[in-house]
Amino acid sequence: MRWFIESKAPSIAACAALLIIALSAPAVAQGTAAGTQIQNSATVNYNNSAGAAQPAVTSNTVTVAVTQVAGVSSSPATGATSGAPGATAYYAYSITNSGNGSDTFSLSAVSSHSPAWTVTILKDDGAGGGTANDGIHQAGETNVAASTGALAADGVFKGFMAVAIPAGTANGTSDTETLTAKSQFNASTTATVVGTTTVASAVLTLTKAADVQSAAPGATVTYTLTYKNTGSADATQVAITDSIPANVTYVAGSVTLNGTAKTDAADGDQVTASNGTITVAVGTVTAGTQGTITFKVTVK
Ligand SMILES: [Ca+2]
Repeated sequence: MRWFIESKAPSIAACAALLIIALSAPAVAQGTAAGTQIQNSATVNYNNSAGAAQPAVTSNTVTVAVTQVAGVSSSPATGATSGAPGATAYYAYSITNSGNGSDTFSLSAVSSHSPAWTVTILKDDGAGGGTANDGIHQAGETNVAASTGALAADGVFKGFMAVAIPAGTANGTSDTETLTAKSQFNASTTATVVGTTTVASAVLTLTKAADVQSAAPGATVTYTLTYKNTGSADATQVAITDSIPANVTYVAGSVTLNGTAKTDAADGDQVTASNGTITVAVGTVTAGTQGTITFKVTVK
């Protein structure tokens, strides 16, 4: 007797089954969708002792179910920004279910600073008149997210990591915030979003210039003070003082602030000149702006 066994993988029937699988189970990031049934069978052909071919015999069908595998990814995985003390920095991110089945991912965030900065996880849900899932934080989007909610395979959640920079924090202070998305199906499957936040507070510069390099007795010299906020936050209650040098006499009523003449009296026009000292209460200097003060003296 001569007989042989032939694997029917793929037979026409198996091809049809695979086609059905392909049509009914869309491709996901991590292989075949969970729950997909993979079926297979084999066929034996043989001849009897007289050499006549016998009907083929097909085996039973074996079914293998595709199990769920967890997967998650974040984008962008890292980010960096700066902010003024008291401000809030926002990191937009997305969490994608890269597993092959539906899953929910818990969201938590920590700050590296001691004491810790407050980090809140918000939804990009368009609340309060905003636009959902646009990656931009609108003021009304204040809903806190403890998880992504159920995400189908390849499903995406969009949100923000909001970092409250404590008021009074010194310029240049940095903090690293780490958001972790953890699979509820498999707790060892996680993705992170790491933000690096640096404090950028007001930085004022003050420069002084004279309109002449040399002057004879009796000549007039005009001084110009230029103040500038090169930081990224407003400077407030800015006050500038200038003591009149020896050997010169202040020219009464000669102070200007940003081109506007001011009086010497303490009358609320920001400028006071008395006892050889000029005081200018500039007030707020907005980030990135500058101003000028001028006054005149005569050489004794
Ligand atoms: Ca939005």
